[in-house]
Amino acid sequence: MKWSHPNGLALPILSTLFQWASCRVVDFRLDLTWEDSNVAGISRKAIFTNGQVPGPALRVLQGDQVRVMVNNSMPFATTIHWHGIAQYGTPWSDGVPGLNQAMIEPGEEFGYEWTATDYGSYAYHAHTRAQMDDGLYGAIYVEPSADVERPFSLISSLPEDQDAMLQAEKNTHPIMLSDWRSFTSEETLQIEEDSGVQAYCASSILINGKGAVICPPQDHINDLTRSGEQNALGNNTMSDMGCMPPLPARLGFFPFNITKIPTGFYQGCVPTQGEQEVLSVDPASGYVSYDLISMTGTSNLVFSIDQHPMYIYAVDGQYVEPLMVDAINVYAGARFSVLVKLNQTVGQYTVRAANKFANQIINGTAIMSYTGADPTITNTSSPYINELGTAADRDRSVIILDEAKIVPFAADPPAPVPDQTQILNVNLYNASYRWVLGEASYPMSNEDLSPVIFNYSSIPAQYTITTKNNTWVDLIFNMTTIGQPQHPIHKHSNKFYVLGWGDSAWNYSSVAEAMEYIPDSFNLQNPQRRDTFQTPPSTPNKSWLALRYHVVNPGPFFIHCHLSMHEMGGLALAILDGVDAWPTVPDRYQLPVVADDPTTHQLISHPKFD
Ligand SMILES: *[C@@H]1O[C@H](CO)[C@@H](O)[C@H](O)[C@H]1NC(C)=O
Ligand SMILES: *[C@@H]1O[C@H](CO)[C@@H](O)[C@H](O)[C@H]1NC(C)=O
Ligand SMILES: *[C@@H]1O[C@H](CO)[C@@H](O)[C@H](O)[C@H]1NC(C)=O
Ligand SMILES: *[C@@H]1O[C@H](CO)[C@@H](O)[C@H](O)[C@H]1NC(C)=O
Ligand SMILES: *[C@@H]1O[C@H](CO)[C@@H](O)[C@H](O)[C@H]1NC(C)=O
Ligand SMILES: *[C@@H]1O[C@H](CO)[C@@H](O)[C@H](O)[C@H]1NC(C)=O
Ligand SMILES: *[C@@H]1O[C@H](CO)[C@@H](O)[C@H](O)[C@H]1NC(C)=O
Ligand SMILES: *[C@@H]1O[C@H](CO)[C@@H](O)[C@H](O)[C@H]1NC(C)=O
Ligand SMILES: *[C@@H]1O[C@H](CO)[C@@H](O)[C@H](O)[C@H]1NC(C)=O
Ligand SMILES: *[C@@H]1O[C@H](CO)[C@@H](O)[C@H](O)[C@H]1NC(C)=O
Ligand SMILES: *[C@@H]1O[C@H](CO)[C@@H](O)[C@H](O)[C@H]1NC(C)=O
Ligand SMILES: *[C@@H]1O[C@H](CO)[C@@H](O)[C@H](O)[C@H]1NC(C)=O
Ligand SMILES: [Cu+2]
Repeated sequence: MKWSHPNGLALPILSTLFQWASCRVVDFRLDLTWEDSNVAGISRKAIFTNGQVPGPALRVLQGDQVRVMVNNSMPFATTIHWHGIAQYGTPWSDGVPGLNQAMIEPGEEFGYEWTATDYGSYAYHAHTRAQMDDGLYGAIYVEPSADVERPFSLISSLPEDQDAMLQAEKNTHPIMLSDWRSFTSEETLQIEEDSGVQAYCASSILINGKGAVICPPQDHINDLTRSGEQNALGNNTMSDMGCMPPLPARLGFFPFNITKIPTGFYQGCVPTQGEQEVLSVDPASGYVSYDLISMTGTSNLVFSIDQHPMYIYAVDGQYVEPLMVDAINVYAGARFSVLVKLNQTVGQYTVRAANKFANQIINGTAIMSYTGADPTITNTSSPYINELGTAADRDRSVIILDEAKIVPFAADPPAPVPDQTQILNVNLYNASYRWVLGEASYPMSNEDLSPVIFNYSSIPAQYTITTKNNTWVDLIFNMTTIGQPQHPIHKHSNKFYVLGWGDSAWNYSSVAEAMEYIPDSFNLQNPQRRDTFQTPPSTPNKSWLALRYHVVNPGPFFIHCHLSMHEMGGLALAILDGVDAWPTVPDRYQLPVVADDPTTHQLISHPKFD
């Protein structure tokens, strides 16, 4: 999946090309179909976007007006979210059904339009039910304007190195990490409901949509089983899929019935001959740039390229002070842009993505192949990480990114004091696959609400946070029980500042009060700006995460855990931002009059461009 690949690119049509790059209008079409697929060598239905899984990468220039016409030829309704895109002034294009728009029904088209205000690495994905897990996702890259200062001089002071890095950035390639099941997302949701067991395992890890099902010998799985997992397992073992079997100790005290679980859900590994992604690199270019993007539904991957350290230069799209690391935890929804120096012997190097969650021992691999590498020479490259996503060799120091070290390249500190603090408890609710965020568990049926953007009273208050425009809001995530997985929290619209996190219960009324007791847990001077950040582990202690953001873009925006089954289980809230300055929805985005003619089932389309 490269920008330059003719089949991999949804060709933009430049409708209006002014002499100023910032006034371009760029049109894309995304045709969605539901077809038989063979992703990871598994036969099942998947969502194809312009005939491919994952969807094509979209590339635009900072400042472009982007218009995407989505054509839903699938037998079910859908919507698309533009992940990390701020949607300044266009909240009707954010893609959450029941919030920003009504569903795009089968046979309908819907035109999204937004301005590529911020540069960097983003993504798009389905935002209806768990359709993201069926393959509807793709990369977005917004090329920065020439006048945006790059951080490359902090990597090397040599002008020729800086030129090579700038060139690498211009040719940057997405590396999309994801996971794949043998069940469709609707089958998966149904299995959860029938059995009471949360879907926390996958069949394969994909790198740029490619992977295979590998069934390692049970002895190998047992050798890799961590002591914490073994404690939970007792006399059991991880399954042949490397998956933690459903055990009362792992499921809380909710009812479940294991006999309702079909084979292939957590056990019953069937190996496949899937494809392996090959990333070709030319050492003559000096550096290669990759945009690492995680669209996993359940796995929490650690990414690494054997024998090649990575300079992280942007995180969630925005430049940071470069950090050299050997491996990065690219959790669901996060993006890390890296420069890799191509200074090793001409050869083939293994690219690894290994799950670090205790739910499952699973990994995927790709190959980074130097131009001129002899494919018959099969000596293996030496890994930084093992199959658990931790250092491969205890005797060699391996640097795995410590996110506390991320410093934004351009200083832009938050307000010192918020106008509003929301403490959001996070816990299981009523079933092993249901979650509470704040006071309630956001039901899937909220997707069918009359869209909140037309009337913010159409959603019950317990599913919302309400803010006024131009105020500052603190969101504190309080993990009220131990043993929760880390939750990758993603906020729609503008980014938040990560003020701090800790491994204890949150016993305070505000950040200011907490700072009287644990000042070292906070950074208000130069905190990182993100749209996705994961809560700390809540084992052995409870944990918390504190975020702060500025309300600047009135409209309804979603905040949620980016693990599909946690989001479907209710770990989500609607933020009604700037209700005092709520926008008027343009005529072309007003709800269509549905021509309910049962003889033709024809629907009048949603917004189309002139
Ligand atoms: C929508 O997609 C379907 C299936 O790919 C195609 O037949 C149809 O022509 C598309 N509609 C438009 C308006 O392009
Ligand atoms: C594990 O197996 C041993 C030996 O069969 C038995 O004594 C022990 O009670 C078992 N433990 C659990 C937790 O079932
Ligand atoms: C579990 O499911 C099986 C198969 O559907 C059913 O026969 C059995 O009664 C269920 N057990 C309980 C405790 O509900
Ligand atoms: C290759 O570049 C990396 C990153 O700059 C550096 O750490 C490493 O020492 C270099 N290796 C060789 C063989 O030059
Ligand atoms: C996972 O890693 C191991 C060890 O490197 C490798 O043997 C195995 O093939 C990998 N799995 C996949 C799916 O690539
Ligand atoms: C293959 O082996 C040669 C000789 O030991 C070594 O120089 C080279 O780096 C190896 N290639 C890879 C891809 O590890
Ligand atoms: C709790 O779960 C049970 C099934 O386990 C279900 O019948 C009940 O409606 C649920 N309650 C709520 C409030 O969701
Ligand atoms: C907005 O929704 C509320 C709650 O459903 C309803 O009472 C009210 O009439 C709606 N307002 C408008 C203008 O439609
Ligand atoms: C945070 O969670 C703990 C339980 O772990 C609870 O005691 C505490 O009251 C919660 N904090 C707030 C402010 O609700
Ligand atoms: C938080 O409050 C709970 C309940 O009062 C207490 O058990 C716990 O020790 C407190 N934790 C911290 C970090 O103060
Ligand atoms: C758990 O919390 C206690 C009290 O805040 C702290 O002393 C201890 O270091 C924490 N343990 C871990 C493993 O973080
Ligand atoms: C909302 O507040 C921001 C920040 O002050 C401001 O730039 C924007 O114009 C305001 N929006 C409206 C609709 O008032
Ligand atoms: Cu979660």
